[in-house]
Amino acid sequence: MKSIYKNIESSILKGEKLLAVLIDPDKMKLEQLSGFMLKLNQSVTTHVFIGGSRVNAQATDNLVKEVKKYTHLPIVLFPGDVNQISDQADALLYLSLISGRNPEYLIGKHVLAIPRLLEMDLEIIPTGYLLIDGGKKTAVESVTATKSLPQENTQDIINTAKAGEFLGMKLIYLEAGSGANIAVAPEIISSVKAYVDIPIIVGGGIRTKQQLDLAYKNGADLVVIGTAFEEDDSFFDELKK
Ligand code: 1GP
Repeated sequence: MKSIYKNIESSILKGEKLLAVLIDPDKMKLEQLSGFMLKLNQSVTTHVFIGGSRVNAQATDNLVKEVKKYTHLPIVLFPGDVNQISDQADALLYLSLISGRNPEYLIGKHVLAIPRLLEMDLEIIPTGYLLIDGGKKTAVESVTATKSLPQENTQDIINTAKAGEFLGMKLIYLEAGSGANIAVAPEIISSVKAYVDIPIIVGGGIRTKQQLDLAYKNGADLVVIGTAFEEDDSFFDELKK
């Protein structure tokens, strides 16, 4: 049932805010997973995202299978590369790195992924992915050989997001990078929200409930948090249902 995107849209209509926990197959130890998932299930988390910048071919598939044992929440692939596709997940963010100018990450990897995707029944969600300067060089920048957009160039960020929407993308992802020192500024989120008519995902460097609420208040429809839970899963306790 390909309903993940529709459910995001209907949550927005109902004024509900969404939270995705990002699990990186490269960092999560399978023996830690059951305790982590127990806390996740007791929290307000609505989605599990799985992905990372540098992941072994089999690791994504193995992790998705394990995560499925512990939760009924939708599992969405957030792939750093073509090898991070698993038919065990529910949906795939088909990310085009529109902040960059590397053709491989705008369209090249997407073409390479097609033979595998045609064999699977994943819900494909075209996503305009914008890397925004989070105060330190991120893995995405190194791997994709692109530069992030400076936070002060708000108009450029807005124009890029709007171009993504006009190209037919269904989501805009404002990404400060995993473990960013500076999260995407509230003013950037609210400016993009004012111009863009598709759901907005915000992630990178969000470590507190206060930052999470600020992102929501300024227009983030779905927030992604990875590092804060990886470093200390007691953060889930602050986000109990
Ligand atoms: C990274 O946006 C996600 O791709 C989450 O970032 O790990 O900093 O929470 P953090």
